Amino acid sequence: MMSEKMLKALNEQLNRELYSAYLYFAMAAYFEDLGLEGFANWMKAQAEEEIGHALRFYNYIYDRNGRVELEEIQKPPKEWESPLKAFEAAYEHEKFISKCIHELAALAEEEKDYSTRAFLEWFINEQVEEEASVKKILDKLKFAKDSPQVLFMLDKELSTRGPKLPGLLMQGGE
Ligand code: OFO
Repeated sequence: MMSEKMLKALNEQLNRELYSAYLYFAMAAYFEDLGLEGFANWMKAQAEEEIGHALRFYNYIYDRNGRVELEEIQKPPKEWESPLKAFEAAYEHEKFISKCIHELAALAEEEKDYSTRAFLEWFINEQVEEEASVKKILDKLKFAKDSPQVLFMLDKELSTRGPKLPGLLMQGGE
């Protein structure tokens, strides 16, 4: 059984992962409104992954004989100034999540909770990928400036993203 402090911190992260899904669903809806279906598709796939992240925390808490405690999920914004601003916000959010995961790992080390520390390894690596994938799109948007042609091409490119694994949500993966 892990400490109360560790359990509380893991439950807080579970809430943040659910907020991440909420935020990306909100961004997906924003892109739907703009008629940018590829961007919306990318954001929906991202939101699905975030639910997978939340499930990993959920399952781990029970594997360690803990209790999941769900809190209110913060309301995400509805609008962004531009696709570029939305991706800037997504990038800032991913950097914040990386910081939270690192703090969790530091807490696990402080508590000599090596099982939780090992569990968090997957998230430490995943965050490198999460930041990089958002940054890649952000860089392209910066390059596009306001060119509708480049935006259209990028939208087409982003329409091909699907969930990484079939049955992802049931597995609580990726
Ligand atoms: Fe986007 O990685 Fe979880 O929150």
